[in-house]
Amino acid sequence: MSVRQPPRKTTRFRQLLNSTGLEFLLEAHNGITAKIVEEAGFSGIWAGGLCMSAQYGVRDSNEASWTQVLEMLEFMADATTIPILLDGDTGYGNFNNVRRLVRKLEQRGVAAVCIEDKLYPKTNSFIDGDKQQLADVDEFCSRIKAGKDAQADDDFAIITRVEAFIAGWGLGEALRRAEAYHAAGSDGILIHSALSRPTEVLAFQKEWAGRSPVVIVPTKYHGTPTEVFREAGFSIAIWANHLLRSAVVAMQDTARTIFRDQNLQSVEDRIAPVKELFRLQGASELQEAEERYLPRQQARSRAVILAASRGSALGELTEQRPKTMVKVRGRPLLSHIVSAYNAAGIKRINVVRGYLPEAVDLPALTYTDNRDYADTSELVSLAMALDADPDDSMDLYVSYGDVIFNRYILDALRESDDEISIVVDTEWRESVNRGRAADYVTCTQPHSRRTFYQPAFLERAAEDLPEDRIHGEWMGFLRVSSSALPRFRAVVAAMAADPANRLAKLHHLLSSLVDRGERVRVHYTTGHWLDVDSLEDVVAAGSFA
Ligand code: SPV
Ligand code: MG
Repeated sequence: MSVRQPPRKTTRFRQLLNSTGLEFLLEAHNGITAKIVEEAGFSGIWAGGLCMSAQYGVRDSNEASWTQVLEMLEFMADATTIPILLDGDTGYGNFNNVRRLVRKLEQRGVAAVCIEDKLYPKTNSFIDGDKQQLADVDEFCSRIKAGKDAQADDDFAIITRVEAFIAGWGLGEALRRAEAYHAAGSDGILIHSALSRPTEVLAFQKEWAGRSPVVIVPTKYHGTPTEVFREAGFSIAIWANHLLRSAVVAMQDTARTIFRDQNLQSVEDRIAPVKELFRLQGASELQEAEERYLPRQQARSRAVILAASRGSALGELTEQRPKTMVKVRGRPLLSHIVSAYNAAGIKRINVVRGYLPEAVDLPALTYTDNRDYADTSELVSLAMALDADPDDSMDLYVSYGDVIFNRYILDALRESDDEISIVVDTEWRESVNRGRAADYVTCTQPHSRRTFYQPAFLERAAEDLPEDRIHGEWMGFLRVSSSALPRFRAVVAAMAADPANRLAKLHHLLSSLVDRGERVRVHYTTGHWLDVDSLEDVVAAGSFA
């Protein structure tokens, strides 16, 4: 099946040039103005030397190099779908420079070039036009021929600009030159005039009698009704500098106002909103592309850290601060946890505080305060955090304020295809031997090589499982994908609403999820985390961090 391609920009310019009606090009001088021209409805763009040089802050006298012009043209071509006609001045040199120019323009997606019969470096036609020296006709024809021979695309157009009127010569010289350029292969004539009435261009058009399309630039004879140009049969009228001239007035006014007022109040309503710049830049396309190309969790995850308890087992260390703010290697535990989340691209983090909330004050976090922390437990804290942020568009990670971990743990969860997943440590015996409180789990199968191919799911989580049923220790990490978040939220809210669950822990929630038919995927791992419950753990945390 063949896919029909839209016509090339070169072809579209040629259609404009050869169409029977009068067509219009408007000036643009950078990417955003090119886009504005296209959005206004124009079928083509004039990349004028006057405005391209002015936007660089230099004169229209080849002070900006031709490659600097080329750079800007590339932005303009990328930003638009309509053809660009470059004002190529004199072609920036002789025949050799012109043929290289043509090849480069084709490579950058420029549809056509106009070259004028003057000498490099040129000057703008409206500055002392009659002092300007015209090129030798034969030499200029060599520029045209070399340019035409260089083009790879048959539809690329070379317009030749006759400056005879500008330089003070008459109609005869203009026609003699136009005839020679036409014979050399020029695709159309731009006849220029600095008079305030269109007498010269109309006289030329009459005598030329349609030997090739004729383009005009009515900057000086701006009072002429467009109907006159149409009736005379001109091919294209170029509005050559009007965007930059309008922008200059607007910018001067804004600059003066802000300077005078030293505030933004009087300009804000008169200028484009920032959103409009984003739109012109195509920001939404990038957002869509990010959805398509970036790992989903990285851009769309948030975390809740449960850190309400004091941690009385740490004694004096938690007299002035809760456990999550106890320092390990000079930084609070919480800061280590936040760094691990940040390293995994998770920036939106809510911390549930309880004991001495004002002591938990790290920047760039949001906080939810559980004032009943002394009489409630983890489930209630989690319910409060979920209530405080009803956003279900992001995946949710939950962990504890006293568990430090390696980023690897989050990666294991991130790669999970299941809606609800947990990480379980296979080295649970040490906790049993030391008699420490831990959340043990029974799964559909113990850890083995098989679990790589055949995933394990949670059956039960509790602190008091019989040893022969323990498959691992849950370290408190839970990931709920955005798709499961509304269901998850409902279960948490229902459980938290029951006064019997005031002291429920997260392992109760896990078991309850399983009882309600949710599949909780288990990822087995070994190590990479540390639960700080005792002074001994604080010391161990020093070497872990
Ligand atoms: C330009 O826009 O740079 C032109 C047209 O060449 S004019 O300024 O009228 O010469
Ligand atoms: Mg120019």
